Amino acid sequence: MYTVFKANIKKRGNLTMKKKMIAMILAGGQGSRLKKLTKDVAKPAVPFGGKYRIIDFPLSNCVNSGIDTVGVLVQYKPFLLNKHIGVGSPWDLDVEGAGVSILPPYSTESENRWYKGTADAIFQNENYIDMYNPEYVLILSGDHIYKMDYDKMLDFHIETGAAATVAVIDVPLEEASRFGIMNTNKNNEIYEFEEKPKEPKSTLASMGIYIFNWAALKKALKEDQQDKYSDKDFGKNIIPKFLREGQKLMAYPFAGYWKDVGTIESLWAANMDLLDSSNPIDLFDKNWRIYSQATNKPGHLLEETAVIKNSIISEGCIIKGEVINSIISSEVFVEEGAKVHNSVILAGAVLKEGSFVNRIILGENVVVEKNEHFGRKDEILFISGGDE
Ligand code: ADQ
Ligand code: ADP
Repeated sequence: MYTVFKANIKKRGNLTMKKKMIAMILAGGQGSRLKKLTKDVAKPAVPFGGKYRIIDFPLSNCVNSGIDTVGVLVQYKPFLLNKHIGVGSPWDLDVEGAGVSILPPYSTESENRWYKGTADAIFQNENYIDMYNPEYVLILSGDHIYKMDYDKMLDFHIETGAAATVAVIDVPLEEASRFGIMNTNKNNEIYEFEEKPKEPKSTLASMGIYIFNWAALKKALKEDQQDKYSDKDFGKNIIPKFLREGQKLMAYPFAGYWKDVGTIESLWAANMDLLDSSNPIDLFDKNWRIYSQATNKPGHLLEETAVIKNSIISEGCIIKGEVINSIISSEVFVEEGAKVHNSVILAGAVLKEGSFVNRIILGENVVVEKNEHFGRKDEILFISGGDE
């Protein structure tokens, strides 16, 4: 015989500290326009600038803006991205009660829930966000190169009393149909928004960076789930829904450097911008560091025969040949008589004697054989290994 006592037990409330704003980085896209470069890695894990990966930019922007809680939504080939982010130490995101969390889609007993679109990815991680009970949620892309103070954007969002704020930038008319395009009144309030319009009515483009009042977003995501015709995408569905409902939507004008590196050409061009003496994106700025995973490689060795001009050379390289206007990632070997011009060479590649490359991105560990030439005037080539 025993008796069960039903004591008056109360569960304690949420033990996690309430946050003003947390960030969610969408890092699940396949990046198919980068072709073989994203064959084995998610686009945000693609190498950039010799020692970085693209995701270092939004992650560093977060810490530099005072955001200590970041969810990274992964899905396509996440292994390298997971490994790179680890517990988040380079970004000081390895803290208790905050930090960086990798959020893959999960399967339930009844179904496999792959993220359908960007809005669905956030919807499926509602519990994660609720754990921090934030007032505001910052939604970011994992594949942009830029430096931005999100805290200033939050001030703007709060001052204007918006339900949602979209960061915007002016783009050339011929590129406008790649973006969400909007019209605003003189107070920067958005009254019209079209996702990737065939005939854009303006050149004011969404940067895919949003601040939402979490309560308003949560409600919208839930309602959008009921709509079976929805693509569950921020640009296609959620922003237009806010607009239809007459909620206040503000455009936050951004004037600095910003590149969506979705193609081989734009990835190459953004790398080349690092070599531009006018410093469109200054990586030497001590007040806005871009952090990355540290490596333990020896210093680069520039041998007697080396000729190097206007280039970034990373750790562990051995250079005996000529390197001009190029970005050389770690442990690259440029043999004597080999020439590298206007190119991005990824880690571990080898350029053998007499080889010449110009205006290319050379894949990781690829060997350019003796006297082999690659490069065209009219297009940027991506050269990957011969077995693919
Ligand atoms: P796109 O860049 O075309 O347009 P999208 O393909 O939705 O937007 O990718 C946005 C981000 O989400 C990327 O970082 C991608 O990797 C990630 N992502 C995509 N699908 C995902 C999924 N299912 N799960 C997790 N992550 C996913 C958007 C806006 C435009 C805006 C441009 C600016 O829709 O309005 O102009 O960004 O670049
Ligand atoms: P840019 O300086 O504008 O990049 P190029 O790279 O086309 O111009 O050419 C600059 C120099 O590169 C040439 O003077 C030549 O020495 C060298 N070069 C160009 N093409 C080749 C090639 N196919 N093989 C070896 N060297 C080359």
